[in-house]
Amino acid sequence: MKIERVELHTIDQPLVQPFRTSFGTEINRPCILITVYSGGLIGWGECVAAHNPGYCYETVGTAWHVLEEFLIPAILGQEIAAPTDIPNYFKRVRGHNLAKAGLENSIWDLFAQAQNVPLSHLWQRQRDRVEVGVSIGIQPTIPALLTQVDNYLSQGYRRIKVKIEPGWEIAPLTAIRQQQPDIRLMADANSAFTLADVPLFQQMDELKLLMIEQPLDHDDIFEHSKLQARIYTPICLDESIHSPMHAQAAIELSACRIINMKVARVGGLTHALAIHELCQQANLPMWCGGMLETGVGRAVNLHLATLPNFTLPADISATDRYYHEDIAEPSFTLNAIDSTITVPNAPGLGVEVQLDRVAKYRQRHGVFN
Ligand code: OSB
Ligand code: MG
Repeated sequence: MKIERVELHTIDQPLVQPFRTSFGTEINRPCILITVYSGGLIGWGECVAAHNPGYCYETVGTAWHVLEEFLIPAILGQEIAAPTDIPNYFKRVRGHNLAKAGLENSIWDLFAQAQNVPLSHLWQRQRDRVEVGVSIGIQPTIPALLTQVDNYLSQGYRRIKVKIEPGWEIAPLTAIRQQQPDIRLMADANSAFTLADVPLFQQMDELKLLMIEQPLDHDDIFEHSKLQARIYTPICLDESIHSPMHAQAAIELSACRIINMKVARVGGLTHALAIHELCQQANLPMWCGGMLETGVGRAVNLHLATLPNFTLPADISATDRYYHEDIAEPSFTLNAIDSTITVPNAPGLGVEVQLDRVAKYRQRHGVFN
């Protein structure tokens, strides 16, 4: 398919409630929506870079720059034979995976639409509903946290993830455990701890957590292998895994027992599929992470999580957990009966972007052809 035109739209939407992690608080969530045009079809992608380089070094500003100056020129006017060729077009750009993923994924949407199939029919779709949980930000008090947990459990979510940081770990997790002895509970540190905290993690072993996500440095694999050898709770790596090579290193070093797959963090669906394959071979379970996406990115995540090795609940919650009004329809709702979200079935992503809403939240617009 020939890439005739690309548009970028930086939007900024207010979150239903502020999302606080060990790296900062998000009140509004920006993203860059990407539109690609080919042969009368329009593909959509979402670049999940945020305002601040807290989760990773990219921001909406760096992503726009890299897209405009390097990634869009690499594909504009090119005849693309298959979406899996895209990493090759981008190979002269080091890093900037969030920017790459947004653009690559929009081309996957184009190809799925051209074949008139849902995106997940381009790979081994194994299920029509994806088991999901909810990720709860750091709260001002333990009672406030317990209220949030009760609220999400009563909505039907059956796996609870809690953000932690030094000073907000054992006490909040213990409080939840006391009220909910049997729920699937896990913690995400977003790299807030060091190896000096081994005793703290050994204490956490008592809490029967499903896993601890990214306890140590954002670009570390080796020290996680040291921590994993000293605790029973499985470590799940998020921030540290940017490529199939990183996944391989983590597996060989026993740095984790689980991987959080974020398609943005690994630079797009082609690499995500490669990592899925590798983890499946190694018998390493995985699950689909989230980046507070709009309906565009959420649809991609749901399609991705239909792959067979996604065996743990995803961080893909219902639309109303994030936004009052999202830019795509239909919005996603939780199937409370089994804590799942249904995978869209229309061609491509299977959601319709509402251009009037994009215009309402848009801060910057660029057209490249
Ligand atoms: O570390 O998993 C993370 C959101 C933004 C940045 C990093 C993370 C998260 C989440 C939210 O935990 C997951 C979601 O519901 O989208
Ligand atoms: Mg995480």
